[in-house]
Amino acid sequence: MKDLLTAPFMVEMIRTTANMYAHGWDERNGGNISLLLDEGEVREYLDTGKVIRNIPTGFAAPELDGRYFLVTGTGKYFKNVQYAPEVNLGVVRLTDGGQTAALLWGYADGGQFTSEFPAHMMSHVARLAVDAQNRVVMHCHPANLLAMTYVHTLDEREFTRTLWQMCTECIVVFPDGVNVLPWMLCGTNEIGEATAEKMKTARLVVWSQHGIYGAGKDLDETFGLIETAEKAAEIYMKIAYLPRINTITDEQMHLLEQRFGVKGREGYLD
Ligand code: 2HA
Ligand code: ZN
Repeated sequence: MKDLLTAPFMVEMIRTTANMYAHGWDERNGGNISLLLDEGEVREYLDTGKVIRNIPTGFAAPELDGRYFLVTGTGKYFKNVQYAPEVNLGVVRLTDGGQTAALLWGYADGGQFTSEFPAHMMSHVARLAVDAQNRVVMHCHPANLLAMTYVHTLDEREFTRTLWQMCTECIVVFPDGVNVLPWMLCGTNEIGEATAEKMKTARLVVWSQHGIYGAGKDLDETFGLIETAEKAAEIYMKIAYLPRINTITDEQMHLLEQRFGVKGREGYLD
């Protein structure tokens, strides 16, 4: 059996949490990540028959029965993951139609997965239905996207168009746009279900006055998705109170669509 701490997915998870902390997106215990693992890759590092303990999830997700995830722990600080991965992360297998998480490694201080586990697992189900390559769900609290939800309409078309207009690459990176939830109580199955519903049509879902969810095929891509949206929000927060003299027009957006072979969300461009 190989050392789990040398697994590429583990190394990448540790680097990603450290990088997200360095970006200021994950103060204190803010943020959480879940990464879907292949059974084959888990078996190189762990005896999958050896369950440390079973943890009830409080929801059902039959689509994910038998699937393995590397997940950040509840109450844990992203800044600390690199120093104590076995305390701050866990590897679980969902069983019982998703109602139980069998812990195979981690949460070594008796902890468990993130309080946002319902939103993560339900979002995996929603994204996998659209894209079989999806592996990552990532949540964090980037300041400018959060700030934007205080001063910009939460209308999804308007919110998306504003972000697209802030940097030329935005429509190329997230042509599917950004979906937006109003303020809701976090850590509940309700916000999990609402997030998953929004994940059916976009890989980015803003939680107003809280943060953002991103989904993608790997950690790098998902990080880059949030990074690009946050950059656009940063530009917006710099210029929102100034008279706007120039912008990226819808005509120019159509040129970007052609040049990069993407299609902006239906009905979002004139
Ligand atoms: O894990 O970010 O939304 C802390 C949070 C809850
Ligand atoms: Zn949060």
